[in-house]
Amino acid sequence: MSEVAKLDRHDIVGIVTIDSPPVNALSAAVRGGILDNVNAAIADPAIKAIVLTCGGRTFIAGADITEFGKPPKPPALNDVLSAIENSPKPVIAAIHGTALGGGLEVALACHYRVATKEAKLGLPEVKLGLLPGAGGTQRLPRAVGPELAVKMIVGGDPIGAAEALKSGLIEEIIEGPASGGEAFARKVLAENRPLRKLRDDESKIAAAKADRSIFTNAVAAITKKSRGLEAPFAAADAVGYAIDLPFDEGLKKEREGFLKLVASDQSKAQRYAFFAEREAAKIAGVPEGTKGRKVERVAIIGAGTMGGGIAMSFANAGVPVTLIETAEEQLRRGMGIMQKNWEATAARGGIPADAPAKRMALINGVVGLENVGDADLIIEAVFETMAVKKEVFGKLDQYAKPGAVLASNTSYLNIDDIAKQTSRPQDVLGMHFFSPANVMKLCEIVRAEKTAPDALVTAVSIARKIAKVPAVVGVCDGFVGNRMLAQRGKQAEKLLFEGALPQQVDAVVTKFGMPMGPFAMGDLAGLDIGWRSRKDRGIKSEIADALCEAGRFGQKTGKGYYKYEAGSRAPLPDPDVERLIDETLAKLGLKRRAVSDEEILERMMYPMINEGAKILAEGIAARPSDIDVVWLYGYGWPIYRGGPMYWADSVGLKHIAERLAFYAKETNDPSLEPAPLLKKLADEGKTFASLAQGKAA
Ligand code: T1G
Repeated sequence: MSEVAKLDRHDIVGIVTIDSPPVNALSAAVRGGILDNVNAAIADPAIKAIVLTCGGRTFIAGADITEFGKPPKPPALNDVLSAIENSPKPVIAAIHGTALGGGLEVALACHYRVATKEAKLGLPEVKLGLLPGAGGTQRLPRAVGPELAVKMIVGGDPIGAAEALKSGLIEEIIEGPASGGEAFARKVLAENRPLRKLRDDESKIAAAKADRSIFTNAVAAITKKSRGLEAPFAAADAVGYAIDLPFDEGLKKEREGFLKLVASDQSKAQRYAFFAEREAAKIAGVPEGTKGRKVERVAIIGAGTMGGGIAMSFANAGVPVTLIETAEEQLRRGMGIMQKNWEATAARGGIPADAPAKRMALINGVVGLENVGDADLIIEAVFETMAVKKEVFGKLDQYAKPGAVLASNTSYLNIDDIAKQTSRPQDVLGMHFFSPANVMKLCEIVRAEKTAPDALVTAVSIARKIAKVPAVVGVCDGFVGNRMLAQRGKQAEKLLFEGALPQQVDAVVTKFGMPMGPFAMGDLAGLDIGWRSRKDRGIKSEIADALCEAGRFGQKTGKGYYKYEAGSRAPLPDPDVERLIDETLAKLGLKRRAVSDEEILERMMYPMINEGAKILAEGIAARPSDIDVVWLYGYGWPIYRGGPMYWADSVGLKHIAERLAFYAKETNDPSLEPAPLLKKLADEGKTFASLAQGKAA
């Protein structure tokens, strides 16, 4: 018997248990283990019913993603599924944890499915740039109907056990998976229930067969958010085969679609991103096995936009929060906004109707820092000036309990300087959330000079607990994301002085796949913020200053680089801005030239990659994939392009270094000279990936 699966005989019920940590992924060994043990159970005359279950924390979480791109090893998953589906004895899938991808496809080949109440069931293959490749697109519509099947397969999000029960995907909600599965198997035998094969049941797709718009409307609704991605559309086509074709033909077409996607650049980038995200949670330089500190209560200092969003993230994960403000009025306003946000989400059906009240109950609003009480983690989200941060941390040093982790949400200030305000620099680090903090996934964990390893582990694990994606970064101006973004902003500004218009630059960046371009982003954030900072530092930027002097601060004033109709956030090109740019250039004696889209794209992306190379060389980021995680989850870098450093490797570092050297000369801008590390890798014909180890290499 294989070491990853076994067959236990409980008189007339055979229990096949898969045990292949960490997530029982369908490696070749697991596929072989299932096949051997199911066949052994079929061959044993004493066994009348078979339960398929898993040890560890979850049912099968899918195909083994590390096997993709390598020569396939037998048995093929579809062969395993056929053996299950054609078994002369009923096979029951007993699910706990997450039955995902190939895991749910195994369960769909079983005659019945039961699950524990916390279980989640899904076909998330599109998130890896794939489509379900083992019958999921043909069996799931037959199990739950085309609308829910499209939502699960094209959207990629799992459903919970309750919804699975309601939709008919599972028969019952059970207690422990094995015992619950066995009890259900005995019921199937006692009631002499049929060997129900989904492939033969067309009852739930009959309506869509008669009126295909049921299916096409469901697809149109869900693919609205799939700009630039190939997999959602291919997955939708595959579900269409279940409506249009006999089962075996549909299965064949599904396989063709899967094989095309698994070889695609988009899927390779998305699989890279999957491992990069997990690699980022492994902190370089921290001794293996370092334990984090316990975090049962968090205190957030500041109930403004960021503090409120951060508090919501913790409450969303069920972590009690002490929310501290300097006065009742600010506290009340902040808590009111949180309540309103949750109620709006509940009204849209995004969270249960009783969730807002439950989550508000987790927030204890108080006035005064002395009320940090027994918080294990304190996150400061106050006004972004060093003076205020130093004052707050000086007081936290007095009031916080020993061992509490003290985090600043600053987006660029020096954490080492902040830590010096305390007697416990080992407990101080940065947790840089991205606005809106209750929505954006990224959390840059800023490692200061004296930050203790276990404090870092605490911050990374609590970030993951609240469904954030942590990336550990070093102390420098702008850490990783904003430091690279600043280089793009600089070039964007220069392009206006050379002849490009905001809408042309932004169009190139959004066509590449970013959610918005630099000028629309400036209008969203508010141009007055940069204006104030430039004035503080005595820096001029003629075009941006002229816009602000004309009161054009962006969306907040209805005009910035663009104009905005009342109630709309859609940026509209404004002839007044073109006139203002022409006048400014005339004053400076500059003439506009035609700037190509290709030049714009290169000057938007390559300076950021150049800064990424400097960030790696300085050790501000430990891995190129950590930089990619920052951009994927903090700035909306298109997942199907893997991240700036991954994309740079696909473009070729030699080409990028040459183009940077060209622009450095052409625009007389030494900051565009290729960074030493970029030049070295380019000269050696290497990639950024060659610097990394682990699965994200
Ligand atoms: N294959 C290989 N390794 C996997 C894996 C997988 N499917 N899923 C997780 N891991 C590793 C992960 O890299 C990490 O490794 C460890 O397990 C813990 O993961 C044929 C083609 C299940 C919800 O997309 O969503 O089936 O870092 O940190 O937060 O149609 O893992 O410890 O070395 O994420 O508790 C479809 C992917 C595959 C599910 C658990 N399935 N996994 O989350 O732990 S394609 C998926 C997840 C497919 C079929 C198609 C999550 C999780 P390490 P973790 P977690």
